[in-house]
Amino acid sequence: MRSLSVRGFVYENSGKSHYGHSVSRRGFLAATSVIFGAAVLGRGTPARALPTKQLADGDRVPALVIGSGYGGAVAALRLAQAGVDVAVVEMGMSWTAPGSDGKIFCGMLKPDGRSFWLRNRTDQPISNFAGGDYNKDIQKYTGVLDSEKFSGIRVYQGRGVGGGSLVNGGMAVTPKQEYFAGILPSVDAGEMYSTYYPRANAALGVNNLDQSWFETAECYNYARVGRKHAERSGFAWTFVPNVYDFGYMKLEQANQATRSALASEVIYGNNYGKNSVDKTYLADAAATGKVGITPMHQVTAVSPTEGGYKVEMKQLDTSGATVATKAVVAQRVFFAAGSVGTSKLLVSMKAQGKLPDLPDTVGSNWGNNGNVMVARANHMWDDTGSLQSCIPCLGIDNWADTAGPVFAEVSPIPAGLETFISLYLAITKNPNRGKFTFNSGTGGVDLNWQTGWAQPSIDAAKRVFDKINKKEGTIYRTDLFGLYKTWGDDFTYHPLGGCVLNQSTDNYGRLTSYPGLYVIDGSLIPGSTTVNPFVTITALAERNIEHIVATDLR
Ligand code: FAE
Repeated sequence: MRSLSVRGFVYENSGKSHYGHSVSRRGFLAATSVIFGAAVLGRGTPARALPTKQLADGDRVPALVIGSGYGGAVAALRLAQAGVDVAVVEMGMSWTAPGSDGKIFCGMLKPDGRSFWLRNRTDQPISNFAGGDYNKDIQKYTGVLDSEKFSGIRVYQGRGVGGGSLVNGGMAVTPKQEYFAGILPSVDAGEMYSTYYPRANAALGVNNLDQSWFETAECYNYARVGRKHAERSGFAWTFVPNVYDFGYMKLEQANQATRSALASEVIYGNNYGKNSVDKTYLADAAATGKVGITPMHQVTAVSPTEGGYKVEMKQLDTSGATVATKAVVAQRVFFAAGSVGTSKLLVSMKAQGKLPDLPDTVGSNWGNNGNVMVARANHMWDDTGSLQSCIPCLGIDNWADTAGPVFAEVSPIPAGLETFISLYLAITKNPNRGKFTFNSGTGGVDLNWQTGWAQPSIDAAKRVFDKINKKEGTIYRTDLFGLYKTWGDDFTYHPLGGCVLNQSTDNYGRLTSYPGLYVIDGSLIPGSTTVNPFVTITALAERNIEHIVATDLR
C-alpha cells in the first residue's frame, strides 16, 4: 500500500480497482473532507477569484501552460510545487463574477449569453422537442460552453478557467485496469492504478453517493427507472462517483441549500456544489503563489526562439474581438488546450513551418470516445420525475459484450416537467479515427470525421436499448436530436487524441524534436477511454508531470 499527502490529507489506496473507483476508507474520508471544505465555500457564495496575472507583451516566463482544464491544472500545480513559476493562458473567462441575476452561470432552462461561446443562438445537444426547435436566441458572448463544428461532428468543450470541468457532468469514472492497459499499452498500468488514479481521484475531490438516500431521493427517480429497466433486461449497472458534492445535493433535495444540480444547472456551469478544477487543482496551484492565470487570451502560435519558445496570443473581449496581440517567451510550454485545441495548434504550427519537425502523426488518431445519445419513451406508469438531478449517478455496464461494448450513463432530462423519457449517453468501442489537417485556403484546421462513422456506436447501443425496448414494450424517441432522428450521433462531449502518447510524443508527453515542448491533456489518449474520460486525463497528467519534474527540471 502506498500513501501520499494531497492537500494536507494523507491519501492511501488499497491498490484495488474496479469500475467506479478505488479508494480505501481513509482515502475516501480524505477525499470527502476536501469536498466538504470546498462545498462550504461554495454554498451561497460566488467562487473564489483565482489570481489573474495578465501577461504583458515581451514577458519572459520559465513555464507557460496553454489551457486550464484538467491537464493544464495538473501541470500548473505540480510545476509550482516543484518551485517553477508558471503562467497559465486561457482563452475563456475567469468565471467568478455574478451576472445581473446574482448568479455566475445561467441555468439550462433560461440560457443567455453566458451559456455558449460566441453564438447568437444556442446549439443544445437536445436540439428539438415534440416537433419544435428547442434552441433559443442569445446574446453573443464568451460563454462557457463551446459547440465547435467540424464536418460530420460538433465537439462540445468548456471555455474558461477550469476548462471542461466547468460544464461537465462530473462523472469521475476509473476504467477497468485491463481496458486501460489495452488503450495505452506503453504505460505501466500497475503504477497508474496504484499511484496516479488514486492521486487524481483524491485531488479532484471525487465522492460517492449515499446509496440508501438514492433509493428514495425524488431527484433520482429517473435513475432508478433507468436501473430497473436495465436490470429487467439482464444488464449490469454500476453507481458512478462524481466531483459534485453529494452531501450538498442532499441539502438541495431537503430544501436546505440553494439548488444547483437540482435547478437544471450543469452544461452551462453549476453555481454551487461542483468541485470543478478552479476549486481544486487550480486553487491549490494559486495558493503556492507561483502561478498566474491570464484569462481571455487565446494562443495562436508557438515557435522556437532564443531562450525557449515564442508564444503568440490574442487578447479577447467578451464579444470575441481581439483587443491586443502579445508575444511572450517561455522556456517550456505545456500544451493543455484539450484534444481539439492542442491538435489544432500543433497541426497549424507544423503546416505553417513554425514547428516543422513535429512528427507527421500529429493531428491523427482522434476519436469521439464512441459517444452516441439516445432516448426512450416510457409508459405512463414509469414517470421519471419533474425534478431531476443534472448530475448523473449510474451507468449501464455492457462493456463485456465483445460484439458491441457499451457503457451508458443514465442521463437526466431536466425540463422541469414530467417527460416520461429515459435518456442515455452511450460510450462505445468505435474503431473509427479522424485526422486534423491544416486548410491553407481558410487558414483553419479541419477534421475529416464523417457522421456515418458513428454507426458502430449505434449498432452497439442498439444491442442494449433494442432489448430494453422489447422487454418494456417501449419505443425510441425520435424528436430530440432533430426531426425523426433517433440517434444523437453528430456530436461528442469526449474528444480524445490528436497527439497520442508514445506516437506523436514520447512516453511522457514530450514533443522530442522540440526540447521543452510538452503535451499534457486529452489529446494524448487515442480516441477512447471506455468510460467518461477526465479521471484518466488527470491521472495520466499526474504520471507524466511527475516524471518530467524529476528528469527535466532537476
Ligand atoms: P479541457 O478541459 O477541454 O481544457 C482545455 C482548455 O484549453 C479549455 O479551457 C479551453 O478554453 C482552453 N483553450 C483551448 N484552446 C486554447 C488556446 N488556443 N489558447 C488558450 N486556451 C485554449 O481539456 N468527462 C467525464 O469524465 N465525466 C463527465 O461527466 C463529463 N461530462 C461532460 C459533459 C460535457 C457537456 C462536456 C462538454 C464534456 C464532458 N466530459 C466529461 C469531458 C471532459 O470535460 C473532458 O474530457 C475534459 O475536460 C478534457 O480535459 P483536457 O484537459 O483535455
